[in-house]
Amino acid sequence: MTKETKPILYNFYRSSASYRVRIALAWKGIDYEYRAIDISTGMQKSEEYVKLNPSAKVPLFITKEGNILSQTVAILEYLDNVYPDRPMMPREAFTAAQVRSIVQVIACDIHPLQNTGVLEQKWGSDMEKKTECASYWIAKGFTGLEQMLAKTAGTYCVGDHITMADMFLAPMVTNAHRWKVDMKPFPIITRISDTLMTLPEFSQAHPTNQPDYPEELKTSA
Ligand SMILES: N[C@@H](CCC(=O)N[C@@H](CS)C(=O)NCC(=O)O)C(=O)O
Repeated sequence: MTKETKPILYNFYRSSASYRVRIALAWKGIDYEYRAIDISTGMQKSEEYVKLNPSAKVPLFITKEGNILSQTVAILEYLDNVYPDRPMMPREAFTAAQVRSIVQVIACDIHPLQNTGVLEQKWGSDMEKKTECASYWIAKGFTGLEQMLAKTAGTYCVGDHITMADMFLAPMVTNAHRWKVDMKPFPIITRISDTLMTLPEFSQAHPTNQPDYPEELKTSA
């Protein structure tokens, strides 16, 4: 008999890929153990962590049965299959493909170009250069995404139901703010993201609400 425990999420408060999974877990109402991996100090490259995730990236999800899963798309699809209430993918084939298109624009075309490892390898600790580079690639990606959303969006990215696409969009917009992207050319992205942030599943999963969010960044009221 398999021993069942709480699922575990290895993640980092500021990681937008981690944020996607936190939203999905909240959306499904799944309780989990939060384990912080500080990628700003290189914890993701530690021998102990790389044994779990050879890609040396966060997030990493351990199912309640103890099985290890990396990659946010795979984790979210797994959660949607195993916890079918509040589905994150539309049933209709074309609408589902539209959701996947948006997910892939964010996960494959935009996110990797502004990733910690990429920026550090090119710019070291030069924050000005890192900001210039990350904001350039996010804005470039958002230019195409805005046009896609003009065709697919209702209240949310695809129609009027929350889908996986929204769980990828909100964290990407959080990163856009971090890297000081001018959001004026992206009214649809901004509108959807503002709406998403009014939902508890999205706001509670935000970096500022995580246990490893640094004390010194918390502003006094
Ligand atoms: N395709 C991966 C991306 C994971 C990823 O790039 N995570 C970033 C944080 S958002 C990371 O761990 N970066 C560490 C590094 O680049 O060294 C996924 O969807 O899980």
